[in-house]
Amino acid sequence: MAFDYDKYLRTDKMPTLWCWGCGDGVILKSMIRAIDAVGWDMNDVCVVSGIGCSGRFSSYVDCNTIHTTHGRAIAYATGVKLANPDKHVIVITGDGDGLAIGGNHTIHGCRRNIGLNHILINNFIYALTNSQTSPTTPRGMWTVTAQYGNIDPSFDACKLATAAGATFVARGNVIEPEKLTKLFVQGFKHDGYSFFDVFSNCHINLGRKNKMGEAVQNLEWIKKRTMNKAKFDALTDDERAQLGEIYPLGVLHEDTGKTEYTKAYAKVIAAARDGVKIDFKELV
Ligand SMILES: Cc1ncc(C[n+]2csc(CCOP(=O)(O)OP(=O)(O)O)c2C)c(N)n1
Repeated sequence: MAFDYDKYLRTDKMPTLWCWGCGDGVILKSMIRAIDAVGWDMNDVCVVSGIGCSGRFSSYVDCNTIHTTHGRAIAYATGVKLANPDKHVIVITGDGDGLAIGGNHTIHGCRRNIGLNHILINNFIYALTNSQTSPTTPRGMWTVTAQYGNIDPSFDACKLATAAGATFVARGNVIEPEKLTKLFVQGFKHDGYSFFDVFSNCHINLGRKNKMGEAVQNLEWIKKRTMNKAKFDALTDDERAQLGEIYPLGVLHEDTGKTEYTKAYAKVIAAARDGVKIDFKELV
């Protein structure tokens, strides 16, 4: 039987406002299939999004949703999770939203290891506002703010999340939605900050001026820049240098031994309400 997406969608909001062939739809469906696979009741799920094409997620899923301000989705989601530690919070940001204006919130969400599921839709550009450089725009690409080509080095969001303290860090792409769904399932089950860097296509606002004006060309470019983690790990430094910028796919970091933040916060509540002294040795 075909999967019943309508059960999870606000069908009155369909069709989406996304451009034809946009990767956001693939990620939306993968996320829904993962929610279904882990068996979450939509009444217990809150989807928080920022501003951008990616921000539309909260309009389309039929659960508790908050469409917040640009760069502040993690801050709002932190509040939701602290007040509702038993609920499942999914945060959707773009690469601009989650790494530029909201980069600080991403870092501190990771540092606290709060139980959020952060899906960062990485299309390498500010899409909604028509092609400004983002922190992941590759060097040399044309953007409206880098008309001679982007000189900024781009950065690896998974390395950032891992270094900042996230305890589940994975990278997927929209070319392999089944694998992406599996990553979401694994991360959704993880107790702590789950960070997903999802490479997606924006053939309209990144592609058209960078020789990949069709979705398929943009996807082929993503394919060339990514490699399964096992294969990537087996490469020598020389081989990596020859391949240029290449990003491993899969679960890149997982640590189940660290305290999830709302569990630590519960101790603060017990201290305030009942005078129970916090045993800091219990916090790892
Ligand atoms: C405080 C603030 N600054 C700037 C904007 C304008 N703005 C809206 S979306 C956006 C960037 C979107 O890019 P990204 O976060 O990568 O998401 P995408 O559209 O690619 O999904 C910007 C700069 C805004 N809405 N609010």
